[in-house]
Amino acid sequence: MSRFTIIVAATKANGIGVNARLPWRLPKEMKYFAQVTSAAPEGRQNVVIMGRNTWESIPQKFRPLPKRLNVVISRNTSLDLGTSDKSVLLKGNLNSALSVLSEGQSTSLNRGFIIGGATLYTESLALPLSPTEHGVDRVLLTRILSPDFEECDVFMPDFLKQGDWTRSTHSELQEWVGFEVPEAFVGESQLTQYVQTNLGYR
Ligand code: FOL
Repeated sequence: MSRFTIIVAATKANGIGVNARLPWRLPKEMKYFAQVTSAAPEGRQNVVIMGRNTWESIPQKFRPLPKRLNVVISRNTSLDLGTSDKSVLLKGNLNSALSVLSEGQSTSLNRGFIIGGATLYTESLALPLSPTEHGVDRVLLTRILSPDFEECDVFMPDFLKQGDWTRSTHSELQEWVGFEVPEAFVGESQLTQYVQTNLGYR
């Protein structure tokens, strides 16, 4: 039995993607994602679990995501992921993907993150939190408050309406991730202005 953390960046309408990719290019937010999902004690690695579409949405030069065990879910278990890297595993369903962490936890694996997309967020949020089964007990949500990214075609489920989530304080968030995180961040360029707020729920 393992507990997983969802990590997601979403607009106020829960938009997470458009045209099979992220709606924005927010380098600092992306660095935060990389830092949170990579942070592990010496000699151990985190697991990042993703659906096939999310795998394909990651630029080829960034995948597999380095310093993390990448687990890709597809019903097509003979899918060609285009890599022979040992840090990528292909699994046929959510439960076998989630089992990777408990199988390796005693030795080299640390935390498990579910990194999307919408199908996987929905499926994993629907798992009951039972002491004997895999489940999600934490959501690291970055709210993208800019109106510039409202044109989304993929949405994460409105998890706050479904479960019994409580918002953690910002210092609890920082304690859990293990480093300082700007609470709200305003980014500016000639074209866009956005506000990013990091929220933790458990
Ligand atoms: N959660 C949050 N908070 N932000 C995100 O952008 C995000 N993205 C996904 C899932 N959860 C998220 C899925 N999409 C990369 C690209 C797309 C992606 C996830 C990761 C990626 O290329 N990551 C590199 C960062 C490279 C860089 O620093 O620019 C990595 O090493 O993690």
